[in-house]
Amino acid sequence: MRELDQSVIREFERIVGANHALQEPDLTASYTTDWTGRFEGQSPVVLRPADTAQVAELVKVAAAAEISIVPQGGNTGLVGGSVPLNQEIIISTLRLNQCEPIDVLAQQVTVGAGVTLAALQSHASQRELDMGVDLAARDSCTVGGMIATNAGGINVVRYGAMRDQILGVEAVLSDGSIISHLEGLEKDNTGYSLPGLLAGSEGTLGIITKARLRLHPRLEERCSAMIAFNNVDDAVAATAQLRRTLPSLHAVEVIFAEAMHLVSQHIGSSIPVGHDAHAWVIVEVAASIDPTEELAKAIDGLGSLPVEVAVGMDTGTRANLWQYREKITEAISTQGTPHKLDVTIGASRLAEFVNRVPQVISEVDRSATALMFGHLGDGNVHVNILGPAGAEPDEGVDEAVLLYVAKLGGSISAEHGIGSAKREFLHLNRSSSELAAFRAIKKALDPNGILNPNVLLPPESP
Ligand code: FAD
Ligand code: 2HG
Ligand code: ZN
Repeated sequence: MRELDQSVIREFERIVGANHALQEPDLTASYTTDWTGRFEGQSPVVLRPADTAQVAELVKVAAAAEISIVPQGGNTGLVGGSVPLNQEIIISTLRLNQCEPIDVLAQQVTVGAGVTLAALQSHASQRELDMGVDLAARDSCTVGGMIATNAGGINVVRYGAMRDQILGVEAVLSDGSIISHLEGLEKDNTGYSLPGLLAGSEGTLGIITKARLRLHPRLEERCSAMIAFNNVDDAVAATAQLRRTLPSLHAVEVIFAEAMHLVSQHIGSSIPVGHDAHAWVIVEVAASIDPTEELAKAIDGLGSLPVEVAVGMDTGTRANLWQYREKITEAISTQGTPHKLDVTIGASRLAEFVNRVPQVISEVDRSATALMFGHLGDGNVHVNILGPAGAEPDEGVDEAVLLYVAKLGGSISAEHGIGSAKREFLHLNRSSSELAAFRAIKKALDPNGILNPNVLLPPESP
């Protein structure tokens, strides 16, 4: 373990208090291993500042001592970007958890970066408003982490991803200076968009401490359906039609066969419809007046594409259908440590991709299993690959799948980010000129490379 100079530790303790400068391995363990258990690091100290001023002071001390920092929120990231794989110190935002009063007139709110998504949703609901991004890690993931990864989730078809929800940010840069622009003006063309730049920056450009977020009217009237299909092409065709015909469309998710069988076993409940189907689409509509009729008509319009349909009209039956989608990540974790690939494919190549991927994987590792599911409305497929008896698959499977994605003109990271897991593949999607522009931005904002130095950008060749 890297030893830090005791005088630096004392400086950190002076800023945050000794109780919030964790050094004992049993206290730091939950901060140094990622959610999947695949990425495990070590850190000489985990710092838990109480406010932006403390974050700024900590960064100044770290910068003077040339110590690298991993910013961390809820540690639910899935690409090995939130843990200290190279003995960095951790600055945890979990105490930056204040929600300011909702600005009802503007439909906006300013919150601390450490506020969890569930806490934000509950805060917004008190004024009949809602957050535009929702995802299954809601009880732990934080606003700062969601901005830093530009998180997507289940409602991108309606509201866009996290970048679309941000009107302003406050952040600490690598020299300890603070940038803050939280007025929340809908129109504000005064130069570069720093919130836009920090969204998806994965802790490499600044530590986000607060955000001004757009909220949406809370749509209480909801209806969900699970639709089973005989093949992937039918599921893709139906999804395109539902997007065209359903103005109240709120989510269109997909579960492919292996993932469906596993999650059904995990929940201990049989597949609700189409036991022998190959793809299940979960559709949710939400509006201020009951959208059930609209959904029924749209499903009728799909003609003979569906094999079978189950509808959930009240909270209980809707939750029952949704658990088959929301519990997949947890179900996979009970089987072992997967390699998680999170890709987007254009609609016209999507079915071809899903049908061919198992073959692409088995050409590299015959004993590996692929489990697929995702956000079909966005063309976003999550490919989870497990080796035999829960072991990790052959390293080469990642490259084989991502090369195939690039060949089909897709993205190697739809919503989870690049982290440390995919940085060696970034060149598959980004040209050398784009990578040079990325490096120039990094150099300008973090000239000494102390902010999450081992994620996103590939190492420079010597
Ligand atoms: P962390 O994991 O702590 O950090 C993630 C990255 O952001 C790291 O690079 C870290 O350095 C950086 N970071 C964190 N906080 C800050 C900050 N304040 N300033 C600067 N950088 C920071 N993602 C999706 O997009 N869609 C999904 O549907 C989805 N579902 C999930 C379901 C489960 C069960 C799990 C475990 C994860 C899921 N994720 C999903 C992945 C994950 O990206 C999101 O949960 C979330 O965006 C991460 O937030 P976090 O606070 O946990 O960030
Ligand atoms: C989801 O959509 C998350 O459920 C997690 O993005 C995906 O576990 C995964 O691969
Ligand atoms: Zn997802």
